[in-house]
Amino acid sequence: MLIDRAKIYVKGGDGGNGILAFRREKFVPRGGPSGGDGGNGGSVIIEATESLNTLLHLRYRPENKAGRGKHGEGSNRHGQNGEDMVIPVPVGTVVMDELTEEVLHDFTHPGEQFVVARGGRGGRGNAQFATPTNRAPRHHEDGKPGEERYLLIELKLIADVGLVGLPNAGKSTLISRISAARPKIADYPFTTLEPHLGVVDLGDYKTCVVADIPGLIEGAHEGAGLGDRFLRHIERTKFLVHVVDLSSLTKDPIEAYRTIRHELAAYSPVVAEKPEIVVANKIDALDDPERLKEFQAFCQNKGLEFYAISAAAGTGVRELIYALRRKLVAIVESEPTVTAT
Ligand SMILES: Nc1nc2c(ncn2[C@@H]2O[C@H](COP(=O)(O)OP(=O)(O)OP(=O)(O)O)[C@@H](O)[C@H]2O)c(=O)[nH]1
Ligand SMILES: [Mg+2]
Repeated sequence: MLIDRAKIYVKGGDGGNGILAFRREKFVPRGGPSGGDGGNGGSVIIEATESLNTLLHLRYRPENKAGRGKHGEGSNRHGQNGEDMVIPVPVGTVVMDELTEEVLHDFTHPGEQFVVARGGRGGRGNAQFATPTNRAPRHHEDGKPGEERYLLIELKLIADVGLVGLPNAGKSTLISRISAARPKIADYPFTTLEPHLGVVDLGDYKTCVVADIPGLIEGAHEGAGLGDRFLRHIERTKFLVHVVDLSSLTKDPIEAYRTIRHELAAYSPVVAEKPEIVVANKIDALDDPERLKEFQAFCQNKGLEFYAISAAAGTGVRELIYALRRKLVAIVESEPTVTAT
């Protein structure tokens, strides 16, 4: 549940072949051997970076092949070496061999590199085999194939965004709309019994990890409902998305908002002081438009960032994703230094 996984195939480039050639020059009756060596294949290298926080990009790129070495040429020309392929992963990623599940490498620092598939060596051309007794060797080698393997890549996810709200607000519906997470959704309170994480594609290879936690109710900090113990899962998030049900199932959305704020404050100032985006949900089932206006005015008065959506129908969800992205970028940029986690 808390682990992002990807399976990828990596292959180093094959080495280029060494070739068979002899010099043929005017006025040189018996030219010597001149077959050049093949270039070496490129390697596939995994590198840790701080600019990624999930493995989503690997799902779009399951096959990773480094460049092959070019074949040698006549006149002793060496074939070009193949290009290495560098695959970025977040710090904290563990790379395993898929077959043996042996841990090959555990990335702990940004910039750290590990070769997962070496390129094959280029073969030697016949020029390399000349000896005093054999001045016209015909022997030449083919390049060696690059290494190939399947890798299992894992990352323990740390949520960037925490979804909070009363039971039934539509938190799980929202996460299932914006990510591949599929928590249970139902119209009774406490459908979600344990936290779920979803990886949200924000576009341009940016992602964020959203945590859907069980709903809170009044008195959660004293153990009411499922209590507030799941809030520890969002203690390290960068900000909160507070989901409020605006349909007639909620008596008073402002009261609903305040209840959650009260429970967050009772749990911990760290959580309560996190930046917040308020999401008014279920606007498709809004039977009294005044409710939305009133609630929106309340949020504006408090200077709260506000979005109205229907998680079920998808209305406004795209704008919300843009907002998540803007907020994340703003928070990351305002951090003086990036702390390793
Ligand atoms: N009409 C309408 N119904 C919605 C919308 N979003 C969620 N629902 C419904 O509201 C109910 C509760 O949704 P969930 O996503 O399970 O709510 P939750 O906040 O995860 O609830 P807990 O896990 O119990 O805390 C379900 O019946 C959903 O189908 C919406 O945008 N419009
Ligand atoms: Mg839920």
